[in-house]
Amino acid sequence: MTVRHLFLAFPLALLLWGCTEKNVPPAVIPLPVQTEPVKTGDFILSDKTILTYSQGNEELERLAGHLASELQNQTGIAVRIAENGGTPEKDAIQMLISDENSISHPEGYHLEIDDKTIRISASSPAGIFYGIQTLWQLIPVEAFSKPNDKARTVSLSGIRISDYPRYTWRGMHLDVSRHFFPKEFVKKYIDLIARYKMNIFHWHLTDDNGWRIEIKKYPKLTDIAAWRVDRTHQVWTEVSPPEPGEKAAYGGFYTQDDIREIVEYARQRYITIIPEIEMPGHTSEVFAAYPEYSCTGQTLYVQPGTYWPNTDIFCAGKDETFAFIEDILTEVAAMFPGPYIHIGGDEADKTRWKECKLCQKRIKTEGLKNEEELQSYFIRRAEKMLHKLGKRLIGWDEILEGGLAPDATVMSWRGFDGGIEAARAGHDVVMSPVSHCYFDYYQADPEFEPLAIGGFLTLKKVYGFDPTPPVLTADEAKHILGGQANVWTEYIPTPQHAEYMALPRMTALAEALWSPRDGRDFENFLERLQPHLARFEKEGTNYSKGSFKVALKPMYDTARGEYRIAMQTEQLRPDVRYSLDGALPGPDSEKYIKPIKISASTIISAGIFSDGKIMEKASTDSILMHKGIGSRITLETQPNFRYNEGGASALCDGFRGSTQHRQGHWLGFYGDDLKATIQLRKPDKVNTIRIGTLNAARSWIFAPEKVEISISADGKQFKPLQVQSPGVDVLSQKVFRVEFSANLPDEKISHLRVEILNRKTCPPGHPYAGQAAWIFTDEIIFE
Ligand code: TNX
Repeated sequence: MTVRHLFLAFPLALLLWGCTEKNVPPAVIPLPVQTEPVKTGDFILSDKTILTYSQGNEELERLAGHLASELQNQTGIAVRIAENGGTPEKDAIQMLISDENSISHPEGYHLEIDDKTIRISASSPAGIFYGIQTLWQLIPVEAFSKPNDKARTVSLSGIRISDYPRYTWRGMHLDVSRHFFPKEFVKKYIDLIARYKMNIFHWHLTDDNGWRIEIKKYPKLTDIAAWRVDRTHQVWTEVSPPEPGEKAAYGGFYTQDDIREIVEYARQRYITIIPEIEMPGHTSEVFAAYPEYSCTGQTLYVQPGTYWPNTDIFCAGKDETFAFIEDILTEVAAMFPGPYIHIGGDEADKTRWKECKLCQKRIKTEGLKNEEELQSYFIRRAEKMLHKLGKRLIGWDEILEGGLAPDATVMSWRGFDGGIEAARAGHDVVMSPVSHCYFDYYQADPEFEPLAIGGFLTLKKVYGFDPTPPVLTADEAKHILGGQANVWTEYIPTPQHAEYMALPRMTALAEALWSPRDGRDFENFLERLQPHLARFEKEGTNYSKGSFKVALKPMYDTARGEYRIAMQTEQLRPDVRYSLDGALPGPDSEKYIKPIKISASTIISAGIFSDGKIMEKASTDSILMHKGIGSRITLETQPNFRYNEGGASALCDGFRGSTQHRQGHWLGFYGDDLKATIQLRKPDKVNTIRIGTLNAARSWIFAPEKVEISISADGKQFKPLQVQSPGVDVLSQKVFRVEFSANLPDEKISHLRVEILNRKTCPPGHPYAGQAAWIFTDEIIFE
């Protein structure tokens, strides 16, 4: 069967296994392309098993050795390795590179288990490696325990698997600048990536909070720029600057030997490392060591927390900057054998370039239009250097601004659009949109999760990731190399925490990137996921149980005029119990079957129960019934992507936000006003309008400057109302909700227009006075 036939035959695979509750397909993640049972009886893996590999193949020899020693360590079974002289007829695991292999895909493999042999065949060692990963996953999790002296056996059901990936770029990223992660953890992370058949590790090595890679020519990068003062006891956006004389002792870096060791470790697992060296922005740490390459020449300290906006960036006017960068890239290129070097390119604030004489001169002499084009000039120069070093350039989607470098590959993070634009222009693309790939975002209700950067990205949402937008033609779609999830670590200080953020979402991503689009099914995935979670427990790998929480989702049935609350979970057949009286639910509380109708204000609380116990803390929220619920809302400006969980309808959904601004009920607008038109379900009399906003000065969120409300009885003529504004100490260190209100005349209205005016910048007296400010709104209440 050719690859193409396999593809056509794919939907058969699930049918053959008949995915009933009892008879689920084997717990392999990512789901293989084709799987069918073989009915010869089980293979018994034991100390009698012989492991053979294609004669003379050193890669396979290494893989065999690795498999044997891991089997010994993890299950206690000692198999014997033999080179493939006369292939044994039984009790054998055979690994062979075969030319007539029907899977021509270089990463594909066949795995066949019957009562006599386990056969893994592929056209390349990478394929064999993936076959081995699948074999590991077929070993029941109970077999993973410390070896004991008694010989053990494991029995494996007969199976035939044919498999190959959908995408060639299956990546995971790790930011080691915001917090440094030791070499041992980087290896563990690589192991996890490999276990799920991913093949790219994007190593974010430099950023404002620390330079992490030894560069021999510039030793101060690691003597100075790798270290900062420790502020781990403070919230990232609220850290205090270094005290005079305070030692910068928090951080670390990888020596060139460390790097080579990790590169080799990754190579042995068929993982290519993409090193990222940021430019022109996210480089303020460099100026702690080499201030001469910035526009101002000022010596900075390495930021112990947030650095926003990124004003101190490389000076594009000085040729010395480019010489410095070329020296660095030359050393980096020599350490990493992979084809790409990532040059960042994101979020470079152009303030300094606008003020810098040399940058302005460069704009003139190069005939550039503006600072965006200067950024593009910068990136093109970096690309030329990389080409000279035999490497290709990849960068974040900002490299599109001002014109893309000729051969650049784009990593699309602010959404899919940058990737679409690049693919249409004939450039290769890796999709990594915040909507599906930001593993620094919350995976469950922020009120009960460890503090994270914001956002909301559940396991299910990740599972639904499709890197190829349907708007692309077949030819354009060929430029989508695949996808990648990013683990930015501002809020992730330890390895255990990084595991928690990455897992189990990484398993869902792996399936989205490997398995055929049409055969994927979230419920089936969850079923297969269970033994993986058990294995994480056994090996002491941390993971999030966020998907065991109940999400309370408001919905409005316009046809019936009914407001309901759905209780969603990501578990299979969960036993959800709830209460509506303010008490916590117990195992005998009302069982949730379908969305419940709510007709009065109430407190709702729900949890998942198993064996009479609640699995994770109950989710509790209070609902405020009012006449605006279910209205049609049009927003003129959209909320910032980080704080837009419920979209416009969150403004009239019965839920108010808490003082936790990352909680989903808040919509956030960065530097923008909120302008909304609200059409009531039917014209009605309303006594009062109340509008909820937030003041959290430490997070740059301020009660608005002003709120304007006007009403209409026909949607055309609006008349303004008198709005009562409470007096607010916007600089207060406390976080509090602020309500604006207006009384209405005794007449029916059909529409309301609201303008919530942002202060635009942090007010005088604030440590970031003059920087863009946020407004947050949770609910527009009609009483
Ligand atoms: C944006 S994604 C960044 C990072 C932050 C991340 C936090 C990107 C190219 N830049 O510097 O760490 O958001 O989610």
